[in-house]
Amino acid sequence: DTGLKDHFSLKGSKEAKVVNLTSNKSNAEVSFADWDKFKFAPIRESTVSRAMTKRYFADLDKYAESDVVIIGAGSAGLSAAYVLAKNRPELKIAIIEASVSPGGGCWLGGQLFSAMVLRKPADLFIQELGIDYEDEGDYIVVKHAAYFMSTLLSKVLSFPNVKLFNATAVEDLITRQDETTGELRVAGVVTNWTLVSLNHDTQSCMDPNTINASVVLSASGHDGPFGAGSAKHLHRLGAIEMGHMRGLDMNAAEDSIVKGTREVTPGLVFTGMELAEVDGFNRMGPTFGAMALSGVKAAESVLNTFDV
Ligand code: AHZ
Repeated sequence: DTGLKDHFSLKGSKEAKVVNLTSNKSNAEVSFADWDKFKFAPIRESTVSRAMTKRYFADLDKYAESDVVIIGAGSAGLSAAYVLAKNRPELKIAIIEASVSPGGGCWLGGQLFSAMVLRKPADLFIQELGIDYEDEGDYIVVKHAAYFMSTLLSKVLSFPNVKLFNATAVEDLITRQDETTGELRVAGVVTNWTLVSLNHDTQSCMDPNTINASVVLSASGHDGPFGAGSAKHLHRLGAIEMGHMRGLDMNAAEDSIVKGTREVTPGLVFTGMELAEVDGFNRMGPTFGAMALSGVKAAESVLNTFDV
């Protein structure tokens, strides 16, 4: 015990004891309990740079060949990541998120309201995550959507086989054409820093990076500045017709999204609201059970592509 924990419980001020910590490398003396003598262990700026960059570049190297690439760290993509990473620790799972902040549309319940509604049986997934909720019969309420998202995010990020590349946008898909059948197969994603993606019109060509994957799970949400990107790419390649998301109908929408979760093109599974653009499903607005359970089903669909 370094004594710092005393301050977390606000015991430090009363029980003013100075604890000396000898670090392995520097033999630095670090006092915690007396704020006047407080001092961090020493650092050089280049050490911080290297601590970040060597890990990031090692991750770029490691995940250049991934087992699963998940596009979008919203509620559907992260629910799938949780089930996959927990059950298949040997799989390398890269999550590509265009925004700096992962979580998608799941930091609020709806409009600017905090509470998040999930219809049963999505309560089982909330129990799996260990999140408290109020049981209202056919549905449950988590007191804040951010409580759900932060718990899910922290569990996903704690798995050693998951890497989140945020501030990174999927710009295109890697595709192969089967020489005999002519069938299209998705073999990975084409990425760029999001700030670069947003500036293609203002700068001369800035070529992207790539990640090969055994299977891509697209969870990029409904149409928007970045959303539904994989659906649009498949449409451009002539592989699918776009259904386009329809008006709001909670009952119809949530069942359709979970049922429709599947491998749409070989090597590419869709989950969450992006499916509404693929299949022409209704939107459901502020009820999140379908995102969680579509993610759970998507994890199964991803695993099925490996088993084939
Ligand atoms: O930033 C996006 C978001 O975090 C990210 N994303 C989109 N395009 C991307 C790209 N590369 C990398 N090209 C990209 N990341 O994908 C995430 C999608 O999260 P989301 O919460 O928007 O989608 P979801 O399907 O998980 O949940 C949707 C929940 C609903 S339902 C609904 C309605 O009925 O109106 N609206 C929302 C937001």
